[in-house]
Amino acid sequence: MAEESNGSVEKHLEIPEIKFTKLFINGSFVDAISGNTFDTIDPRTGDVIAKVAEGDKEDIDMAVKAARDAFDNGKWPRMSGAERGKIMMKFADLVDQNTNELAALDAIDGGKLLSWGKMLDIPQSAQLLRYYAGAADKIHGETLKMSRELFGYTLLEPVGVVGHIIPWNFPTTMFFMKASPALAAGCTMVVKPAEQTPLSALYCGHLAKLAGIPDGVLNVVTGFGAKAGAAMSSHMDIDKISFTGSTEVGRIVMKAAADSNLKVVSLELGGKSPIMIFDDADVDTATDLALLGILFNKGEICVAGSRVYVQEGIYDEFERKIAEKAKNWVVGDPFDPRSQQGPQVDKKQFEKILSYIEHGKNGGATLLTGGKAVGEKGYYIEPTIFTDVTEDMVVVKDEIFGPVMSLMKFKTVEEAIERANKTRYGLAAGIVTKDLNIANRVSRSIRAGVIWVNCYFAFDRDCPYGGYKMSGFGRDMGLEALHKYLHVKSVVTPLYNSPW
Ligand code: TXE
Repeated sequence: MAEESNGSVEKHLEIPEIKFTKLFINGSFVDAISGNTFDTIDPRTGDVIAKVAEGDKEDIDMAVKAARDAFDNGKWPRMSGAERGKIMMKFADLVDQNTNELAALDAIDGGKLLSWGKMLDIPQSAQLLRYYAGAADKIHGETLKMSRELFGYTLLEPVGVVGHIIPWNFPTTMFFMKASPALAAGCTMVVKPAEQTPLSALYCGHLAKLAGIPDGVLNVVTGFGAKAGAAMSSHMDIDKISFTGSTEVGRIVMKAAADSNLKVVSLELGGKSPIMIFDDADVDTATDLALLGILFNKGEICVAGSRVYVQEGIYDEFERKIAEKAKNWVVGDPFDPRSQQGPQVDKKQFEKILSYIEHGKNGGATLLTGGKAVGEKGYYIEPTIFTDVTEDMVVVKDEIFGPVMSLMKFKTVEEAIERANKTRYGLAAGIVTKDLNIANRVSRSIRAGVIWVNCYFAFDRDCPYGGYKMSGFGRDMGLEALHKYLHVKSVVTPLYNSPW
């Protein structure tokens, strides 16, 4: 069983005060029109943290109206890029100054490690804001080389009112991954955080106001997917939906967009990413990389390296070493700095992962490590590694979104490529080798949006990522993401005043 960090958590507690629980619409915190609220739950215990306003269709209508008004009549889309960038820089400074509060909100609401939140999620959020703030005054089209005596150029214009539907695994980072490029582009927006983790998004609404983002430009409506989320994807006055979540809901969002106003859609969906480790790899480094590849953020990350393929020459040593390391992995309270893995986000996710583990066991897979819940309280699960698995098994096919790895052996480069590609998903892949020829060949042969060679989770604000196949389409991060929020307009005029 994985080690538990059963030291005195109390002395490390940085439990946040919950200041914002109402909808943030047009620059004010307001109750839901229905007056309804829902409980947001602490995954460490299953206890209620706070009651949060439950937005529904009418609240989405109100938020969209505020965003539409800010787009059509407000100054944000017409403000110079430099000016927008200046406000976004201030927003970034405020995010930095509120690192502890935001990291603590994501820890209590989503079970994320406080230490990682402070080190990664929140600083990365501020960096995303700064990156796109720097791009805001560099958005320009092209002069066209027309085939006749015409002068033509393109303008890049904001798409309009954007709906961001975001998941619970990176609540703050995902908020800024979506909002920052849209703000830089000059769009106005409604953000709907996941019902499991509404708290940091509301806090970000408060920071937006402090930074000077004009009222109505950035609205936050908390609520459930089937109500508030559905009202967004079928809204007639939202111009674009940027969605991150499950493949099943991605399909529903796309259908709703098609059945309403044909709004532009981008989808970042599930994954089942392979990490391929070749015979020439350093086994210690490779085991560390593969373990973090599945256990980072308790496996609740769309690019988790959940299928690990190891070449036969080093397989036995790899299996022995990774099992040893997994057993020493510290599962515990996300506020305890010694913890390496917190609780799964909620009961539903916890039960889903355990049922996949049962399925694996019953289907003939061998448990190398883990396989059980940790402790009596909360939603903690042991780091779990299955061996004796094949690509036709459910545990290898489905996205489990938890600390569950499938470990497999392969013989040749061709076999690794073929088996790695045997998935309906295509989000990421890892390659571990010193051989440049193998690295180059495999990088080009895997159908996935990001390939990490001798590293994993090497995210960078300048590096676009997103899916192939059923992992969706459209890219977050990098300048690519900026273009998701821009329309291209062509302007053409005769060169020599000739009538046309
Ligand atoms: O996702 P949902 P869930 C995967 C992962 C996980 C599974 C289920 O495998 O186990 O999805 O998680 C909103 N119309 N990922 O159920 O439901 C919802 O409120 C419009 C991968 O939490 O897709 C939330 O804001 N919106 C993933 C968001 O969609 C709807 C991250 C995501 O929730 C809606 C999360 C509807 N009908 C889960 N129904 C990744 N790619 O990183 C729900 N929503």
